[in-house]
Amino acid sequence: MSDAPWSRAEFEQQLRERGRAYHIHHPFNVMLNTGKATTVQIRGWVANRYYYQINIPVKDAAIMANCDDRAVRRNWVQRILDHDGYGEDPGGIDSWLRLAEAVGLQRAEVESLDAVLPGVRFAVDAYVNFARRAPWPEAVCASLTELFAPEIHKQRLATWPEHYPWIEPSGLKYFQSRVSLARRDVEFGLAVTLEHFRTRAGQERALEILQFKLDVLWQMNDAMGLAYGVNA
Ligand code: AHQ
Repeated sequence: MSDAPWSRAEFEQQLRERGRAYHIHHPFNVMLNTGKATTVQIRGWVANRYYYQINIPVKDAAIMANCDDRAVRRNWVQRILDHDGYGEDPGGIDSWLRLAEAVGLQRAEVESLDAVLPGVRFAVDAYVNFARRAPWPEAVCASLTELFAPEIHKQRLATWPEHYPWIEPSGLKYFQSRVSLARRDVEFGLAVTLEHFRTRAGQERALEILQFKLDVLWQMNDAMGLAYGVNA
């Protein structure tokens, strides 16, 4: 195998090709977005994904704590505000709780984390602990699964209203917000990754990190599929 580094364009292509392992292709997600999910499966997904959502700003704060680059921190801090809220904006975690109410769950029930499955908790905790321990450029690289996120949010917006008319439409606001926020976030995260991983070994490491995060998302769906079933 050549040890010459890939060009930036080739490196970006290598990262984007990992999209074939993105959880949009997981049977549990395909079930959700093709209208085959029951109320129990949708409520289980919302209650479990809440644990992922509340840990995103914790993960991003870990990156901030490890990051000695002021320009990167100035950009990255926005992600914490997007989820926790800022001023008048209640933030993405509040939007997720509105999604919970829209699918017929109680906020307090979701906030209790009682429904969070061991496999979901361990996958999310693995992501947060990775961000705490890894060099900050590696944790930035792990966020690049969002290269593939706009499509999954758009897919929900395009299919849920038709398949699940019982879900209060205002609950889908979070997905709408992420279409543009994910694009903005991933543009910066990709630039940092292309800049920091310059040797072939570093670029291969970046692909390994992206695969780890793809596995985090895939494992969450595995756990939910086992617990709630997957209707073909
Ligand atoms: O709502 C999501 C979100 O805020 C983020 C932040 C980002 C990260 O820092 O790892 N990843 C991410 C994701 C969100 N939603 C997921 C979904 O399927 O709704 C996708 C997920 C991702 O692609 O990593």
